[in-house]
Amino acid sequence: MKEMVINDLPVTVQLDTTTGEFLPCLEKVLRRVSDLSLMFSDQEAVKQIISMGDQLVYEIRYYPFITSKSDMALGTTAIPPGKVGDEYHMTKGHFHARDDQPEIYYCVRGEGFLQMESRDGDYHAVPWKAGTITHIPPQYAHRVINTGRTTLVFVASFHVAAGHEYELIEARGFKNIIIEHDGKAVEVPNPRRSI
Ligand code: PAN
Ligand code: ZN
Repeated sequence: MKEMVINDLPVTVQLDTTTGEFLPCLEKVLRRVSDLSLMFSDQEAVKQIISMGDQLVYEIRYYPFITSKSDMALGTTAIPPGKVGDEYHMTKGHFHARDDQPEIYYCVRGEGFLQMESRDGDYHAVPWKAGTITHIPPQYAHRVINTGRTTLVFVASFHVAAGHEYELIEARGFKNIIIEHDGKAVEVPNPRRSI
């Protein structure tokens, strides 16, 4: 995240639940297929999509509320519908670097799944729709998958100091992957984990 300015006064933003945009916003990040190239199972599809213009997978907007005594942050993520091979658009997924840092995710639009997995393999895939709120405990990696026909939008609340650690997910993914099969979302074992 960018340089952070200390502000001890209250801050209020206005969210557009259709797009995930809120104002004022301090930072926007776009993630394309090339940014997630190691996360998708179908590496041929990844190469082809990158060569054809590298489609957008999601947009993140952040507001770190930095006071002289706290570092709560707001993030919204908007995942448009789409697939890479048979696998649906999804976030990269990460652990928090600090081992005492949870997070709250609140789905405000769309449908899909929130995958969570601890370092020793305790795995949960929670069906998600507008109105679903999940508390992600410390040391559970988290990833959201959009299996619907509209953009999926969710709101996240976390501490900036939590830190994002992507390496283990990049190396092994989650226990299962969620793919489209006969027009439906199905969970199947992650081929990378059965080696
Ligand atoms: C969220 C995520 C955001 C994007 O703000 O960072 O949804 O997902 P990736 O970071 O996995 O690309 C969050 O979980 N913050 O801790
Ligand atoms: Zn997180």
